[in-house]
Amino acid sequence: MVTFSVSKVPTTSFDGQKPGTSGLRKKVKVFVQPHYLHNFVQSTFNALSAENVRGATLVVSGDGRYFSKEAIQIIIKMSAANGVRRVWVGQNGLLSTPAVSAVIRERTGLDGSKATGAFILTASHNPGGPNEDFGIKYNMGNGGPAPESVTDKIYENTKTIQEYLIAENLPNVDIAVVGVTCFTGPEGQFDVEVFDSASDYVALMKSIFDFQSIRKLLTSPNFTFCYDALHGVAGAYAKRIFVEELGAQECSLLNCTPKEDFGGGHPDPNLTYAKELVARMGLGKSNTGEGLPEFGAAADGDADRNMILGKRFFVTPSDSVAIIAANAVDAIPYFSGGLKGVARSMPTSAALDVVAKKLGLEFFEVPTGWKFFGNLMDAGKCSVCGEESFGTGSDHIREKDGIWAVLAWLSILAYKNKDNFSGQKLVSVEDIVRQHWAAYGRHYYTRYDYENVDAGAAKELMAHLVKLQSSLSGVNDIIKGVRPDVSKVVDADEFEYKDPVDGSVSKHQGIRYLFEDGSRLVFRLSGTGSEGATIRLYIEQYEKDSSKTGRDSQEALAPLVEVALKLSKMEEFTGRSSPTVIT
Ligand code: G16
Repeated sequence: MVTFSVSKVPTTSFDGQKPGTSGLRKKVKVFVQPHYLHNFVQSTFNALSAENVRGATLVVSGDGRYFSKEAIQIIIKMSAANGVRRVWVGQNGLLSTPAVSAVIRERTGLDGSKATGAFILTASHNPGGPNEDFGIKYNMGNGGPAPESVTDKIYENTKTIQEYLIAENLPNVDIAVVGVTCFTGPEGQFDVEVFDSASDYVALMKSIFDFQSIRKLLTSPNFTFCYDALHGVAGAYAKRIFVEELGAQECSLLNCTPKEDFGGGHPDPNLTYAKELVARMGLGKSNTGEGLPEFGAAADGDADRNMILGKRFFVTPSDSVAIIAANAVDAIPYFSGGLKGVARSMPTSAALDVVAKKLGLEFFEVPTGWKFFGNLMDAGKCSVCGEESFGTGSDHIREKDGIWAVLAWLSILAYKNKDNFSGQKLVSVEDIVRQHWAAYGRHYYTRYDYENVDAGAAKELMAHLVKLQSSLSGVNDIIKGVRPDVSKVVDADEFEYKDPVDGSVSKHQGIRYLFEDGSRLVFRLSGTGSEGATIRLYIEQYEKDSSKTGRDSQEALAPLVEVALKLSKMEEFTGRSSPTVIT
């Protein structure tokens, strides 16, 4: 057994190591600076309680983006030096974010050990490569992202750090080969176990969904399917689940080879960046839909996000979670005993609220950030939750789950078509969404993103919007001047959340303008960018009248968009006459 020793390396702090909405995300050129990653990892170890470090089992893996392999070796050496007992690594360093959560919760090591936490190496939907982004976040023993109480401590530690511990002479571990490598150090044995990235996750999915009925759908001659991993880590799971387990044809998979730079693309599953899938599904084309796939879906870099498409049809993430909640008990065996409750993030449309009300379910509105759902789930208050930012999931783990969402939709399709697999016309994604609108009303919804705006200008715009809230009559005068046909603002605030489980309070979670007819405008600064600022503008309008739920959403929302741009003085502050991305 190779023996290692521990070095204490002096260091000085770096500015700006504050974890954002989901971990620390920066350009690779920032992360590769000497000591930069080390400082953050040591600050994390120092923020955890002793039993979560000394003698503990940690998972270290990620979406495989550029710099991951080097980062994994560094974290292994620092774990050894800090007294961690064993590190688990997905083969080739690959584990999707939901799979990490599943591994923490479900996996038992060869020696009977269980994981206490994880370093996840991902910048999610941000591009990868030497000039792009890298990221790191810590997940806790429940499988979910560290709460603010822990990330605040990590940040405080990064400001005062003076040294870190590392086993410099520990040889690099071959993470391409499954197996256990054992070392000895000053405090005893240290093991690194490399394991198959997909098995635990696949087993969990099989325990939740009825794979046989999904298989019937996927192999039906009338059903065609297309899944785009955008060269992210989802590719490592897609072949195993959709092709090997569920019988989809291999040609259904698009961009399913994980790449360090995501093939030069932007691994964000939306209508702008998932271009190939969007074209394949015929969106924006005026053809009849002949020969197009029935169902399409895409994932982001770390496979926690999803986009659901039908033939020439886009399902908004806000509708998606509402539809999954409305059908879960009938279509998904895991929920057959009923839902405990449902939750959405504040900027997500109120489509889920209407379902909760109709089904008599407990409902929660939390700030943006998956970590806020974790407490509700741990307390048994929430079964299904989702966010407008293409995140959907359930209490099977403590992260959002892109492939789970696709399996949920396939389950709903299989359920709706159960007596009709060989019929001429299957119930389609579009049919399901339109039936839902007919039953619950429709929330027209769109999001405008202004990416990489000057950070100072973005702050000024937000300050202006807060100031404006002090006079609602002033706000309504502006609205009357631009669009007298738009209803009036009856309330305006900055969203604040008191966690019903631990009582913690999160302030400044987005600026809201609430209209008399139920419409909403929400403004937020993204917490996941790595440079400049991204302003997000969320626009929503509820239509109950089923004869009016079939309009084009951009057309339906045009008056509210005009009002939002005027109120915020968007062009004046940012110099941008149009957003970078519209979803
Ligand atoms: C993260 C969080 C999500 C959040 C999203 C968008 O997702 O886990 O809960 O909705 O960021 O955040 P923002 O609007 O601040 O950019 P991911 O997929 O980036 O980990």
